[in-house]
Amino acid sequence: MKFFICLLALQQLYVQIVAQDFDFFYFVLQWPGAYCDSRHSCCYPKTGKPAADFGIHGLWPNYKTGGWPQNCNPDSQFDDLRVSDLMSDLQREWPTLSCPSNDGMKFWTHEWEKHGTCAESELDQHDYFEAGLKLKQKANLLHALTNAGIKPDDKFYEMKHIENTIKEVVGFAPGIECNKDSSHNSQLYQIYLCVDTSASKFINCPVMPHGRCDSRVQFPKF
Ligand code: U2P
Repeated sequence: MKFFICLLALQQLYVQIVAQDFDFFYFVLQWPGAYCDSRHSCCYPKTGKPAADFGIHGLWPNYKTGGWPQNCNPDSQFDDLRVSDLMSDLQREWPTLSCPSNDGMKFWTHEWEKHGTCAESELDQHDYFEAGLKLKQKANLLHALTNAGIKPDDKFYEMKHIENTIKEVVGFAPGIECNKDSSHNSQLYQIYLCVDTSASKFINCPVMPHGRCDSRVQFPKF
């Protein structure tokens, strides 16, 4: 009997320590020009117009079978004091574009509470946001694309060219999501990179997001 209780306790311990509550992250970057073109409006944050660069949308825990956990811990609320040292980086690299114009707290609160709380076994609130910032620096996507002649100049580019360029610099194929602007142009909107559960290394995507892109897409100005 004692043996079985011990076995049960060990099994519990295994579940708590080893078992993952998600399989990988999508690190999602958004092109502000496409966000602003495809909605009725976008609003610049109170800190001013963001740079013409990809902004972070989120770092989303996902399952390799598709689907994702969300809102995992209602007791873990976003606390700006925990990221005070990251605030200027968050304002620059993870800017909100939703209306009405605001200081970004709402966006970061949403991303933490919906997604970050599902990765708390791996990253606390500070490390979650810091990981996003580091991944953005590591990917340096706009630099890679412009070096390959793919610029935010309202011109159209081959999806294959965009995908291959990102694959060359990151090491793994990205997922790409497009939006339609008011003239029904397919626009480069979000880039998904897959990341390991410690949020430090890019990996091969176990499952790709649905992209809805034409074979040629517009890279709109911002
Ligand atoms: O795609 C529309 C919205 O669904 C949420 N989403 C999508 C894919 C995924 O893997 N995980 C996920 O959460 C996003 O919601 P948000 O974080 O913006 O609330 C995405 O915008």
